[in-house]
Amino acid sequence: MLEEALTRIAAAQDHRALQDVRVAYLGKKGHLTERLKALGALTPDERREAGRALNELKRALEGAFDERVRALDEAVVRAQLEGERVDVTLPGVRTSAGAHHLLTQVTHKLLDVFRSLGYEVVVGPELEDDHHNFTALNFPPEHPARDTQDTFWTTDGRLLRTHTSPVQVRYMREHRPPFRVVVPGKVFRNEAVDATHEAQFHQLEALVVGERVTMADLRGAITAMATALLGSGTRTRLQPTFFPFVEPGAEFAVWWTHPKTGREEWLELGGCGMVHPNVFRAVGYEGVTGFAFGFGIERLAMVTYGVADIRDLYRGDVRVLEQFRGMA
Ligand code: FA5
Repeated sequence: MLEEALTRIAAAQDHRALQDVRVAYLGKKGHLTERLKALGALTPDERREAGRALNELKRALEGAFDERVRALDEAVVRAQLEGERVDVTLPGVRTSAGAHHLLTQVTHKLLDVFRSLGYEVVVGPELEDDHHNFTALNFPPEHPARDTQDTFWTTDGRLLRTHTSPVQVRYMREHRPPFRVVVPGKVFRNEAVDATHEAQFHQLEALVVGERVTMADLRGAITAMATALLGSGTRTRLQPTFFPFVEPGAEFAVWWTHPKTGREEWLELGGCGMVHPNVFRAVGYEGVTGFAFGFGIERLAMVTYGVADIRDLYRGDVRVLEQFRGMA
């Protein structure tokens, strides 16, 4: 009986099958139980002998059942582990990671350069008033200089700032010199859009005020910036020009090779000059000098990364933008 029972126990593939075998041998009407019951019919001597043998058999069977239960449990766990195993050698599913827009990268790089030169970064509002955008910057009412910056007016008589220079006024009213600040920000002009003009673009403004700030400091700051951004040997040029809020005033340009035409030419980046006494007067400063410059971040990005058309920066075409991933 033992042989046969052990074979059946070993053959049971799950707990249910094993339980059936258990009932068949150890249940109320099981083979072994029947035999134990039959002991009563034997003589005392025979009973002792047979009883011992049957008890041994019972222990052996119970041991075999316990072992089979353990083996089945183990098999269940193993099957589960097998099923849940991760094949780390399978190729993964690549999710496409975003990246900073070229203009954001260039702005971050610019701010890093200026921070390393000791400038503080400040910002101001995009919705401005005539006073900060023009009047306090020495644009007299009706002065033709206002026409150089075609303005988006709001119905309540305010305007979208046409440059970052109004932040000069706001900052000086709140702080005392000496200081060095840069102002990155979005500006707006009501103009015909073409390859080098957008109606919305970005500028970076710098303002340095102290007791003996000179035009040489201005030149030095522009050269330091151009060198940090475009490499040593980058050619820059200052040409006299007029802005109401500086005197003398100049525009500065870099020498570049147009990526499409291959022509080498000067690309005007921005304006600069010594802060006009009327501006200092408007903010209540006396006995100080200062310089300011401001330029288009798009123009700089175009020069640095060979973007021929400013509109490419705003189309949102990822095939274009992806080319500038991690560039600046
Ligand atoms: C100004 O906006 C002055 N606030 C700059 C300044 C600051 C002068 C401090 C002196 C002292 P302007 O209008 O030239 O100047 O514009 C400056 C630069 O912004 C331009 O040289 C150009 O790089 C950029 N820019 C102007 N218009 C556009 C446009 N429509 N699209 C893209 N960039 C533009």
